[in-house]
Amino acid sequence: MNTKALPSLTLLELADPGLPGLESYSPFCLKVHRALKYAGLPYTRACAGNPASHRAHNPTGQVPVLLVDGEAVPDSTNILARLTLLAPDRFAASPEALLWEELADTAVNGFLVASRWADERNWPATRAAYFASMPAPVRAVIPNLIRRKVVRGLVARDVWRAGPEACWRRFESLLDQLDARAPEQGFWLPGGLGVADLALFGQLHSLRTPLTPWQAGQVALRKRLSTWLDRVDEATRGAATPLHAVEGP
Ligand SMILES: N[C@@H](CCC(=O)N[C@@H](CS)C(=O)NCC(=O)O)C(=O)O
Repeated sequence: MNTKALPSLTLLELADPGLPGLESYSPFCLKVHRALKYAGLPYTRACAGNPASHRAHNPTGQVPVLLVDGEAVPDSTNILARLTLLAPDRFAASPEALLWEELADTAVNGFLVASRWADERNWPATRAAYFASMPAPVRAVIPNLIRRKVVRGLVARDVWRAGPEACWRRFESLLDQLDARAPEQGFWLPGGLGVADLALFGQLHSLRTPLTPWQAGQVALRKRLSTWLDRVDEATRGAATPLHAVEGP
């Protein structure tokens, strides 16, 4: 690779969770971290406690945003498309990849958000992990208000509307469908590792953290799916760690 041609890359994201092998609790930031590492592109990190802190670079107030030579590229789908242009030899191209990416970013993400914010079994761990740095008096109020808003969103997305039992039944059925399609060898689509792997990995690997033990157990029960996840993890951990972390914005 011609290092002179490499652009300067800065990933605007959330705080590092401090867990080995997990760069972010955000599945979309995790997806981008792993794409950058797999592409072998060096980058710096600008972490903030709240996605809206990066609003100057993304009017939706969401993360991730990648600064490419100072130009803001928001949204993980756009970012992966840009990385595919920057490192075309690294990512397998397939017309189906965007369908899988859409499934991961919408349907699978709905279950991930429900597992952390709506599932009573996991809410205490989620609250502790997300709001640890908040002063105690504020922490007694704000997380529950945010939780109510997130759960309203899950009802609107039709993830939580019929209640927990229906939600987790659908979740198990989706995992079964994915398990049946997971490749026994290699990556999700023919031709090698690509966008489908990175997008599905971002959401499904995020279900394997200590925040959501029941959901992690359900993923572990699907052996083909879990083995493929381990393969993507191994391939994308990358020797190339970020150049350095910077606090920001
Ligand atoms: N479509 C976006 C979704 C990004 C997203 O939902 N990010 C979350 C963090 S995991 C966020 O910023 N949430 C704050 C909000 O929606 O206000 C992408 O693919 O990047």
